[in-house]
Amino acid sequence: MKIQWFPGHMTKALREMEQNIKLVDLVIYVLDARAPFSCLNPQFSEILGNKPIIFVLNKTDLANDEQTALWSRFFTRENSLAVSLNSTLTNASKTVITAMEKLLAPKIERNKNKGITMPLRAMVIGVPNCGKSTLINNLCGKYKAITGDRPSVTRSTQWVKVAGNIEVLDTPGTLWSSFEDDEIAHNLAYINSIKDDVLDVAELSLDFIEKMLEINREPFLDRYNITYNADFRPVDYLSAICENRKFVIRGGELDYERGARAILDDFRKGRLGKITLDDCIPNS
Ligand SMILES: Nc1nc2c(ncn2[C@@H]2O[C@H](COP(=O)(O)OP(=O)(O)OP(=O)(O)O)[C@@H](O)[C@H]2O)c(=O)[nH]1
Ligand SMILES: [Mg+2]
Repeated sequence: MKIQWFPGHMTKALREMEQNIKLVDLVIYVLDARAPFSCLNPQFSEILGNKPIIFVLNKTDLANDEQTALWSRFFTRENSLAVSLNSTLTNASKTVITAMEKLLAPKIERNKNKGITMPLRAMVIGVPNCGKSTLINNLCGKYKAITGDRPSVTRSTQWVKVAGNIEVLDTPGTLWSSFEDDEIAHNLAYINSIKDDVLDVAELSLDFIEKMLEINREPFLDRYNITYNADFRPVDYLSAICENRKFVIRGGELDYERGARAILDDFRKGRLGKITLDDCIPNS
């Protein structure tokens, strides 16, 4: 299935990022810990130049812990630090402030020596629904940015004052104009970064089932009380799940659409386990 979703407000958001990048000291790049590699927007590299970056591996409560540790190492480089967190937990983002102070230590020191108090500014970026606004609210301990469990909740940029003299810019989630890699597009769809309305959810679920059989077979089969069958195709599993759950439409036909939504919803809510879709190879 070919996936594409790049509405006009994303083009506008990218333009606003370009305009605002010179105003910020660093970038807080939020990645969904379940698919950190898939969340990397190829259109960002040009915009970001060589600004220091804090990579926030967010939603760690839903991701595989060992993989999160590997990805965290992967994203810690010269000029960038990685922080892993669950933004829905009070005070979880304190580590982001620490990372910010570490990356900007020379500037903070310079300002201190000159006796000036300048705000530290950061721009928060990432794909839709990865938790940018939730992180900002966590940073300031108040509900200042609108959040929601669907992609493209934030529609325009907004400056928010957070702890001490730190200001952050919330930005709308952005994707890119075309996906060269189907697997990346699929992962983004599974984690709900691409709105379901533009997807064939039943077809998407078949690819998802295939992926689960590959990387998370037992918990997946257990969840739906089905057994592995080497002769089964993904659609046979979807049928079995619909039968078990009694998802039928009038006339007794199986309701594949409902089954597909239930499976994706289970994954998105963590009911299939703590799963990372992008496999980080150690030392890569
Ligand atoms: N389980 C879990 N859910 C989270 C976490 N962070 C955010 N969420 C949830 O993810 C959903 C999306 O959060 P938002 O903060 O609106 O995401 P966003 O990146 O601002 O999304 P857009 O503005 O649409 O680009 C909300 O339902 C949040 O409660 C986390 O660490 N763990
Ligand atoms: Mg938002």
